[in-house]
Amino acid sequence: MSDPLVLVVKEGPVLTLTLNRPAALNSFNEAMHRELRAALDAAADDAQVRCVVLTGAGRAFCAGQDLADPLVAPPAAGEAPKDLAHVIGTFYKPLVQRLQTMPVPVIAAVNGVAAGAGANLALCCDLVLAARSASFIQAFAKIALVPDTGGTWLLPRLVGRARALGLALLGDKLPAPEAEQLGLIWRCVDDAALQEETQRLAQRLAAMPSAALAQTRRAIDAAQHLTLDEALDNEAALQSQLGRAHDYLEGVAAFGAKRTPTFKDR
Ligand code: T3D
Repeated sequence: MSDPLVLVVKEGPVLTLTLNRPAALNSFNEAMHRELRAALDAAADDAQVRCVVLTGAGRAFCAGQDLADPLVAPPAAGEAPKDLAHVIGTFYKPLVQRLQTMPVPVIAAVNGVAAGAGANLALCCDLVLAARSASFIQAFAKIALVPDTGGTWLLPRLVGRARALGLALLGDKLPAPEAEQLGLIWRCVDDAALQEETQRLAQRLAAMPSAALAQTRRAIDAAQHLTLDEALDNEAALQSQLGRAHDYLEGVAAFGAKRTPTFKDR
């Protein structure tokens, strides 16, 4: 049997998914797309999972689309070119939507280079921790494409239009420390500390109120399109909903009793 293309390890409430095509820098072929999607769906449905970590095997996080995969490979003589909208619509768009609707936080632990769709996959996650030697490359222009996997939406929101255009048009390698300085990612840590720091962060998030965290992500993303009045109304609607839930009552009770809360809503 062939090796899994996504390694799945569950340690208590933390599920770690490792992209596992190291010889091709964990670039996406069709099979890896399907395995990642199935693993994320299973995590979303598993009430015991309270935080997901996404990382890569070997020296890379993910080099984006496998450019040699038959899904996208250039046509043989006489064949019509592939319509890349098919691969975007079938795989990348649902992947981004899956991440944006996960009921629990997702951490990208960027262990090495993250290029093309691999860079934007990381940026779609809720928190990005990167090894100091890792890097981010908007590689699309080099192969005459536009940033995808949410890049055109994410980049200007994360770093502003000027820097988004600089990254996307030039496609230069952005080292993780600079990515942290620009606000593209949450934090960069020493290479040797990445795994431990990721697990510490994951365990911390897993002990927090998952439902409130998922709604926080939604509210912050939604607010990009709302007026202040609309955002205030959205906040009120969410507090109305969350304020009736177990986790709020537990959080307030634990605060009053000076004890650690036990959250369970998801
Ligand atoms: O087209 C569509 O399907 C639409 C969707 C697009 C989404 C996208 O992601 S488009 C962008 C695709 N990705 C890229 O263009 C990045 C291509 N890779 C690179 O630029 C470089 O590999 C890196 C900068 C990421 C790393 O460079 P380096 O020097 O550290 O490693 P390397 O020697 O280039 O790569 C090592 C191996 O991985 C090599 O194979 P080999 O020669 O050892 O057998 C290389 O071919 C392979 N590899 C790296 N990236 C890909 C890949 N193989 C297939 N597809 C890749 N994307």
